[in-house]
Amino acid sequence: MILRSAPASPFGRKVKIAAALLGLSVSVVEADTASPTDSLRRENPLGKIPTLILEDGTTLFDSAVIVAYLDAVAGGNRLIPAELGPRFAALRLESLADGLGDAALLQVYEGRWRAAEKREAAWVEHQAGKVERALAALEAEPPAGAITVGSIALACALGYLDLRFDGRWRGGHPRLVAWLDGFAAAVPAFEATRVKPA
Ligand SMILES: N[C@@H](CCC(=O)N[C@@H](CS)C(=O)NCC(=O)O)C(=O)O
Repeated sequence: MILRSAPASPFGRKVKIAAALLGLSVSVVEADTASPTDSLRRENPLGKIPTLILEDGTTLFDSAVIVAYLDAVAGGNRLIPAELGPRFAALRLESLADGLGDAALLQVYEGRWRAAEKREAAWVEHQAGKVERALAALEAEPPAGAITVGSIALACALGYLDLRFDGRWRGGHPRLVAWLDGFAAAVPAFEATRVKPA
């Protein structure tokens, strides 16, 4: 299996950590989402990473679908619990964490894709509000229990805030900081996939 990704992608990191925890081997081929000549746009019409290329050439996206596939290949009930309650708790957490990551990424893209005079402060604030509310909800009730696709997604979203927003989220969220420390201690692949700010 080939994973098209890039080192700083929180969603690509999610897939790498899931594969490591499941003991599955994926070779990573770096993708440039901004390049029209990168084969990524043929592999995934959306031109987004992560995209997984299976042995028969089938491609899978996005990160939630890829992790669901990897979990199934590994026998199921590993990172996505089979039982109804825990399953939807894990999927809900994944959704919240991915949404947090999306809102953070959109703020970064506003700076990367728009000239300074065209940047829309209200749009950036709108996205920042999503990040703040998600962090507040998670601080009030940090995840507990087994490592799931949800906790992996959350660790990667928080890692992205560390990378792109100087870890400022840490100030007001001590319980979440402690939770992330615990995750990092339990999952060596988290540290192994860390990217240092340039
Ligand atoms: N919901 C998607 C989000 C993927 C995503 O936004 N990836 C970013 C990089 S971290 C990307 O490919 N951006 C390029 C683009 O949007 O054109 C997932 O979970 O995989």
